[in-house]
Amino acid sequence: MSTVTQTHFRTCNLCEAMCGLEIEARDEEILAIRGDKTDPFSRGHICPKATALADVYHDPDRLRQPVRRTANGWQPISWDVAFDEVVSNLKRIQGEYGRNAIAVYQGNPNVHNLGAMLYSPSFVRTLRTQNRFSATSVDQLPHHFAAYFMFGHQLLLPIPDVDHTGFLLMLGANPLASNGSLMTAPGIGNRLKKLQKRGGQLVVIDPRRTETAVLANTHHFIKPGTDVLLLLALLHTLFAEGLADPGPLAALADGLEQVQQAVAPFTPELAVGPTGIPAAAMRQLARDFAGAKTAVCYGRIGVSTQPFGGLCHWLINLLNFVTGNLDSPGGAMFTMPAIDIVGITTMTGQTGRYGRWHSRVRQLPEFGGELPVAVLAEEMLTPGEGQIKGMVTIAGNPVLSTPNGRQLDEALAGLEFMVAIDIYINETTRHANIILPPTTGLETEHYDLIFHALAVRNTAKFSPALFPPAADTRHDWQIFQELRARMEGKPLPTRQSPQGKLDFFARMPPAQIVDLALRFGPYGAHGFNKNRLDEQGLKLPTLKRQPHGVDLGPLQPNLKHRLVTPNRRIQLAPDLFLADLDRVWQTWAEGAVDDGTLLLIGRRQLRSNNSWMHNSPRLVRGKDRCTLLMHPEDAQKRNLADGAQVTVCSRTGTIHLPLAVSDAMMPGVVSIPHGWGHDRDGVMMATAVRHPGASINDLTDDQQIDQLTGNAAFCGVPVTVEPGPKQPV
Ligand SMILES: Nc1nc2c(c(=O)[nH]1)N[C@H]1C(S)=C(S)[C@@H](COP(=O)(O)OP(=O)(O)OC[C@H]3O[C@@H](n4cnc5c(=O)[nH]c(N)nc54)[C@H](O)[C@@H]3O)O[C@H]1N2
Ligand SMILES: Nc1nc2c(c(=O)[nH]1)N[C@H]1C(S)=C(S)[C@@H](COP(=O)(O)OP(=O)(O)OC[C@H]3O[C@@H](n4cnc5c(=O)[nH]c(N)nc54)[C@H](O)[C@@H]3O)O[C@H]1N2
Ligand code: SF4
Ligand SMILES: [Mo]
Repeated sequence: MSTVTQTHFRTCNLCEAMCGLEIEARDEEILAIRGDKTDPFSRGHICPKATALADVYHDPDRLRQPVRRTANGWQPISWDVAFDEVVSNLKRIQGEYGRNAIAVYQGNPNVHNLGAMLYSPSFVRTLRTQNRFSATSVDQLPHHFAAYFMFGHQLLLPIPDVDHTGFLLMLGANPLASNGSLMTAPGIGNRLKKLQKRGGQLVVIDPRRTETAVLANTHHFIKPGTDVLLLLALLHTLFAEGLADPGPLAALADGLEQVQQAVAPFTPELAVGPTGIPAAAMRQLARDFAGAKTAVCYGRIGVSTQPFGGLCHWLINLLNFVTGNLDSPGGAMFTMPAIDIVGITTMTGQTGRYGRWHSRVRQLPEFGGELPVAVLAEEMLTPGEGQIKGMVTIAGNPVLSTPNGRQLDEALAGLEFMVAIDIYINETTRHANIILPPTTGLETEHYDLIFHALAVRNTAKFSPALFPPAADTRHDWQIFQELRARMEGKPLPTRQSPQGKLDFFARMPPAQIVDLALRFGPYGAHGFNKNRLDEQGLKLPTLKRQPHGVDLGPLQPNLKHRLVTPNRRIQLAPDLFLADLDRVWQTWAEGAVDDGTLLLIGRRQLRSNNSWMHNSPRLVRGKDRCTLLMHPEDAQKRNLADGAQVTVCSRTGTIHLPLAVSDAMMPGVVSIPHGWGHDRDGVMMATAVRHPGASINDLTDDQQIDQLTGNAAFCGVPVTVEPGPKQPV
């Protein structure tokens, strides 16, 4: 037998960091996965998850053929039978109960998958349901909300210019574990160290002394869910002390005076009790931030998923604006990627929408065509017209990743029909009647449509597939194409078919769309930045000749040309945000009440990736990492010893897990990582089941949301912690 050893270069698609990989493979065996030192962006950085791509590829539990759930277990079926059954059931349910009786949930890996990004929307549109959900509403929804109302486009997200800033104020993010989010910056640890080396400051605000906080020049503990008061106090101080100086961008903005008036009542003194941060420290922070030559405030999951997530991101944008750091080098900048998704979606009218419809039971508003996932279970469990009876999940595991996951688990079990497009039989997909498994990772071509647009430098890279797809398998995009065609009752579009002629994109494979988008993009033959590369401009063949990717330069000020608000000006004081300040006032006008309730927060771990990579033996090796972190004083009060098994209860549920006593926690706050809890009947992921952990989302609450955006509010769930039960020996 002949063997060929090849070296393959690609981008890791597991998290947002876009690290370049160098993979050595012989035939279908992976010999080594290393960081690609020649990648101009990641320069050799990788994390332990990269090597686990090999485990996903070889995983015997990964599905490679459609399966049907029967009374006697899962049965392999042909693609044709599977597609038929899926489409006839979706149609039957919509025929009987109406369009909205089918719900769709799209999970995180969609955004890391070129085929799914390009092709899932047209399939989802054929369902014409208003019950569309995604991981956005347990994640970055407040960022989109603030961007839409302030800059006119939900994807016009300000990115911290970490490589040039002199002061980084970071709230609710731990990039040393997460590798950065809405800030694609491979090797973020080195970038932060360089910031410090050039004399800059890193200030971290977090209820836990995280890996990132340890590196920081200053770390302030904050009580979960109270960042809104800190941010208001910072703005208050800037105005009160005459430090507000937006610079040239002021000429492009409406509403500065309204902002000044609105923040006036929110003094540092008001924030002291609730946040636990001294007033003097807040004032000093405001002065340091305003005094730095360049500065940027950045907030992520810890401030997005809290009861004032929407306000937090509005205030973060304001802080950057008011100090002259918006759209300015070293501040919060807007990217100009080679495929300009903001430009393209502006042309197609997808800048964002709000409130066109509301959820049936709780009346929460739609944003960007989706409802908040916190209402998903109640829409299944509440009888009446419009009740959800069937479900499509696409690369999502909402049982482990959305609030009150146990309730959703039960609701899914009661559906008439469910289909999952997924590679595993896990906590969510075990409820499916049919699972359609796509190829994944190393078998797919890759271009990061989204993360190039969120990166701290403009770069572009195309990754060819390393391995051909296994026999009789389908790529995600082929699954969506087939589902769409069958839903519409039309044959698959071809060059000859009427639909293929009409709908140019419907019959193009993903790489061809990438090529077109590059050619017509900002660095393409007609783009204004083409000289950066060559006279002919950027196109797919250029990227194929440059397997390590190309650097397109640092972020440049460009907001003036990108704003798409109706009057093309920055809206500093949208009514919705101003009105929501009343809620802040009502919550804390009487001061803070500290009744000793423990508040639960989450955490990320370097060797986990949300809920789905615990089947990789090398990632779960060693001590149980799904532990409850608690401050020594809180443990002592409850007579709990390090390593003891504890019972954690909230309004929604109870879980058991080991305790890890740690003074890295703020007293009164406990932490559990998310994505665990694999010990449910029927999960067919052998390694994960042996390392089950417990799910934090059995404790989080579907009723605890940000009222403004509908985003889940995971931060600060009230819990009790007691000893036991004893573990069986
Ligand atoms: N308490 C708490 N909960 C949280 C968070 C938190 O911080 N705290 N974080 C939230 C955040 S930020 C997010 S993004 C969500 C994530 O929430 P989800 O997206 O719902 O969950 P994942 O764990 O990412 O599940 C991904 C699913 O996709 C499948 N999959 C993997 N690769 C592929 C592929 O190539 N194709 C297809 N079709 N399927 C694939 C996996 O098998 C798995 O079922 O969790 C949220 N939940
Ligand atoms: N290794 C790994 N990397 C990942 C992921 C993963 O699961 N594992 N998931 C990816 C995904 S989907 C995302 S969205 C990103 C998220 O990336 P990050 O936002 O960096 O996520 P976390 O590491 O969870 O950091 C959130 C921090 O918020 C803190 N926090 C909690 N509550 C509060 C609060 O009320 N106020 C403040 N100020 N802080 C609070 C927590 O203690 C924690 O340190 O990570 C991505 N990268
Ligand atoms: S940091 Fe993220 S992109 Fe980089 S190797 Fe790890 S998982 Fe992959
Ligand atoms: Mo996320």
